[in-house]
Amino acid sequence: MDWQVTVACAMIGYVIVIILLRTLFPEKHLHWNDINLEDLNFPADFIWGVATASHQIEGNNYNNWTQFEQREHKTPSGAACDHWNLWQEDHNLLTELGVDSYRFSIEWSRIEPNEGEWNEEAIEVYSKMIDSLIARGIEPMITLHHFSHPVWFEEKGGFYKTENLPYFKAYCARIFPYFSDKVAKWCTVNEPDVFSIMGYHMGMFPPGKRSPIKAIRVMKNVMIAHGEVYHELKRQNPSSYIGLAKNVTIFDPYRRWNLLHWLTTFALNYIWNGAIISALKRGRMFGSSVKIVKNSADFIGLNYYTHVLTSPFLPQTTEIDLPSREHEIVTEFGYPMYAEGLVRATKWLGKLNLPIEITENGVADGKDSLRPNHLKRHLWMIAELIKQGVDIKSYYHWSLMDNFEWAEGYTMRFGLYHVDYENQTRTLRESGKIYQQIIKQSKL
Ligand code: GCO
Repeated sequence: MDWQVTVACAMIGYVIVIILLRTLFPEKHLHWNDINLEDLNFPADFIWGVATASHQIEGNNYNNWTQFEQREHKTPSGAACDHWNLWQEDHNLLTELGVDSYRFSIEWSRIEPNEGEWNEEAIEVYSKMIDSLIARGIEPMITLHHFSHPVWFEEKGGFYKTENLPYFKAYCARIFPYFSDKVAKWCTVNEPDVFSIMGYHMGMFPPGKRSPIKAIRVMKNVMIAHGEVYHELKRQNPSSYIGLAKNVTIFDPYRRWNLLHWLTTFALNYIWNGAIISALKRGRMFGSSVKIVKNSADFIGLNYYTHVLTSPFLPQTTEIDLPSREHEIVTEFGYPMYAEGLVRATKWLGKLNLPIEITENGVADGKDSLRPNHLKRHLWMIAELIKQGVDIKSYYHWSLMDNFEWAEGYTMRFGLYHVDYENQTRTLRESGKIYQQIIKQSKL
């Protein structure tokens, strides 16, 4: 065969492969202008909620994050929303919104500030918070680890070291009996994917490392820790409902005719999403056995924000705008609004055959100009999925109020309530009023 024929065959082959990929893996986009977003129908028992995390709202913590902020000269989290002192007022906001449930995290560094030293006063405060929620008819959902942990644990090597996992299990086993008779819903860990990749590969979260190998090891260890904690807590109280919050970010090829973009997409989708799903379903992750993780969840929490248009030259920081499709609205964080992605996100998680709790969804939008639309599009999509038979039980909006947004400090405002950090005043945004209304309507 002369070279011209070889080149022609290769080109035809390439085109066939691309056509196949494009057909097998469509990237769905809806014509939002043709959709009536006011038409939202949810089942009567659907659970409406909002979510926060301890280090983002409590203020004046001392943990791996505060240490990182100081060491790397980052924006100090400082007083955050001063929720540790203002939690009663903040619970009033939950009542005002009319939510059925509130997802929040308890801060390991407050509860066990030094190894083996238990702070009963902090436990007492959390206990009061739980009682206050229950008295208001709001069901608590507690996250045991939401990115922050004690400095002593970090200094031992944190989740990087397999031999440290028993410390996390011991903390969970110790704290669980205080609350497990009042609280049924638990998330062991928040986003093992974000935690490990941002902290150990992208260097933007503590401990600020830049090694993909380390990130993969940490993700695996966090999943093993999750599995161990799940079994321990179920042993203590078999009727508890325990899962974890998984961030599903969808990677789509930036150029849908470029095979390299497709290949990068497959790799990233496996590392970010597939590996964790495989751990939970098959007890295998990155080619090795993580048996304890298999079937270690009663539900799967979905934190959904966006899709990332991928090429081999993916930025190694979140500080720049990511590419977006022409017709997509770009949010303040720099990533596109893509409610359609919920279809694929729930389909992937559907492989687990577990109820899905949407443990986070929201948008950074200081001016509140996108949030109303963002909220309605995502809720419309969820209502559609439920209609099609997807088992989605709840929706927790991220977030109740503006708060400390990790590497972005206070620049990103995700709240249904605006927070004035000068005087800690909370003001309900227009989008908050819309959410309040949607909840009210759905109960009629
Ligand atoms: C995460 C966390 C939250 C964030 C939220 C907005 O996804 O990083 O779970 O703590 O604040 O997702 O970015």
